[in-house]
Amino acid sequence: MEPERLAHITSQLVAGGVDIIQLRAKKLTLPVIANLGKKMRALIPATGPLFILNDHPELVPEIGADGIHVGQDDLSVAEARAQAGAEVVVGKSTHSFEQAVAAEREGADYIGVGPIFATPTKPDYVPVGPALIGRVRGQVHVPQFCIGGINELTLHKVIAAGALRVVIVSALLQSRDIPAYCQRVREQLENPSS
Ligand code: TZP
Ligand code: MG
Repeated sequence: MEPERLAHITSQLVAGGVDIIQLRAKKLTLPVIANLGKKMRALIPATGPLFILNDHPELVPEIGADGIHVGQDDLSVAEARAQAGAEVVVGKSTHSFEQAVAAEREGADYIGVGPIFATPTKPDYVPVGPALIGRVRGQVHVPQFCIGGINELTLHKVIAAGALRVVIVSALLQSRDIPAYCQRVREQLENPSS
């Protein structure tokens, strides 16, 4: 994504009232990520949403991100926290009930749970299915963010399965009106029966 589009989308997400924005740039070099991260930091108010960097905890102090997100094959939560700074939020991706329980025990401040549905954004992962959401919610106390194939049309299925929070990537990026999309999703999450 070009830096201008990244800036535009960041501002649209802030306008939409999301709780968290994550910078996830799998194919870019560290200096480029640091540069994009600083641009995003300038657009995301210190009062929120939280700004989380995916991978690269060593860049967190330079960017001024609020947190760091690690995957199952990345650094441990403790190592990420040590590199990113004691005050930062640390999130961890989980793909099973056992991984969700383990991530909380390891000290994660929040977890991702997914991919719930098949998604081209993460084609190499087998979907876990919505039933995992309720199981995790019953045992894990830190906030859980359901991710993978979630959009306005599939949202009701994860809400019915117990989801309180969702991550949406492609549907939001492709939306014509990102703030309105965010607000409709929030409305559904806050009024699950309507
Ligand atoms: N981790 C699990 S699924 C996923 C990640 C990063 C991608 C989610 O993207 P989308 O486009 O909202 O399905
Ligand atoms: Mg990772």
